[in-house]
Amino acid sequence: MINIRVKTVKLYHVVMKLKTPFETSFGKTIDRHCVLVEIVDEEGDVGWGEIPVDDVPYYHYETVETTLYIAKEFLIPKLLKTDIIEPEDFLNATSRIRGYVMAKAGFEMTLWDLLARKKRKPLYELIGGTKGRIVSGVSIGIIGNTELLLKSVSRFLNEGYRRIKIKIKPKWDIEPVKTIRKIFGNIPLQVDANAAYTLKNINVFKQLDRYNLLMIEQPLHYEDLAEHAELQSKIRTPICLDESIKSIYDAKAAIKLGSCKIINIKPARVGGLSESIAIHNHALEHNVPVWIGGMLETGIGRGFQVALATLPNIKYPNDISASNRYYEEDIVEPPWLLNSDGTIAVPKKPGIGVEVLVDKIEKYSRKIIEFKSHV
Ligand code: OSB
Ligand code: MG
Repeated sequence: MINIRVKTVKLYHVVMKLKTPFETSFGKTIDRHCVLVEIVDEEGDVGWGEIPVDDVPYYHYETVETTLYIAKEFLIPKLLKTDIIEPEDFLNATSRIRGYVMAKAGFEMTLWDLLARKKRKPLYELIGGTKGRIVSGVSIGIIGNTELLLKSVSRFLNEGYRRIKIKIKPKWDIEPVKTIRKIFGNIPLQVDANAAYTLKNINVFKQLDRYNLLMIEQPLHYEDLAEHAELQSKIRTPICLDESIKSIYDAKAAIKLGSCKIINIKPARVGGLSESIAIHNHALEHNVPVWIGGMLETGIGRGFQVALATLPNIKYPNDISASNRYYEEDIVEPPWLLNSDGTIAVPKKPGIGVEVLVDKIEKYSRKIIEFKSHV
């Protein structure tokens, strides 16, 4: 049996410039922040993970600074003291710490990568995935200029992306959808409101209901389930929840209440791979399809998204685009590439299956903190 004894932990506060600014109803990202995690165990094996926190709490309450704090004070001391056989052992050891799901998820996923590398197995195989490639969609931010939006849609369709998602907000919703339908016909299209509306906006959704969208993502408040159930009962287009699903408990409640017909699973948002798999399995039992969402991850976070997207109940294209959709250069080798059929190949190498380029990570790091076990 493999037993992980953690020797050193390094946290990298990384800032990478996006090729093009990404605007949503909650804000605009140009410099994309995150915290990368590197764990080395006593046998010298290495695991990597990514905590996709921003410098501002606009999509999610955790930030770079809260992550560094909770990691240093609570998570890493436990990690250095716990013998780990399964990544869930880390979650159990830190279960008294409430919240900080993204920070915890980052360490849990790093342990998954480390474990898979120690077993010399690809991560997707370890979590029961079955696919050799995964289907990619692309998420387009609010552009505000119809001509530029159409150019962007056209470019991504030509590259092979299998579904277009556009971000919407009040006054940038019906028009862009109507125009895309007019120019590109019945392409797979969906919208994401990032919680920008209330039930008073029911008319917007009644109108969107006419455009045969695959789904409307997170139309209402980021904590809400009840009002989404009410909205879902009044429109035909499936609601997909993102922000409102923070754990398996939210997923169970949402399905029971009828708050959504589809779930966007982001491993960081729900607390890691184990929780993602639990949500995936619960949804499957209730005939609720899911897909894997993203948060502009680097090549490291993308590896975990890809592994999850090989699970059987992934029924829609994922927000897992190629490295070059986000960044001039990625911090892994090879970078994530899109095949002309809009898929990404699932790597067969151990762990997340790509080589991590530490020199590139150091180049993009604003701060590097190292923690060592004293035993
Ligand atoms: O709501 O899905 C979202 C990016 C950052 C934060 C929230 C979201 C997004 C995206 C981009 O839509 C998805 C991607 O990584 O390509
Ligand atoms: Mg979303």
